[in-house]
Amino acid sequence: MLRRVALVTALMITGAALTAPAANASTRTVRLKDSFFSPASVTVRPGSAVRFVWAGVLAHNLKGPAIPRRYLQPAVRPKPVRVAFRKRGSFRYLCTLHTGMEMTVRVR
Ligand SMILES: [Cu+2]
Repeated sequence: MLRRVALVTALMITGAALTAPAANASTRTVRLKDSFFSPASVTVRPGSAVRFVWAGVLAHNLKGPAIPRRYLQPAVRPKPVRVAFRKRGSFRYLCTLHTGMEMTVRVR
């Protein structure tokens, strides 16, 4: 009986290790299109990153946590910007030029 408990515990520890943040860290691409974000929401693990890529023919800007101020300047094809997320939470990004052009990054 004791031996069986030990085996189950070992399996649980292994399972926990597989779901640790570093194991599932990834980079997701979010595109700024005309005039919406695609996708409009992403869910990632802590330690992951989101890369914002301009993919439309209209100028858009980008405002949100960890976005450098220069991206407030409307642009058609600026250099993509990558944001790393260490902490859990919900983070909102938007283009201030187009009403309703916004998206959410969920880190959990
Ligand atoms: Cu826009």
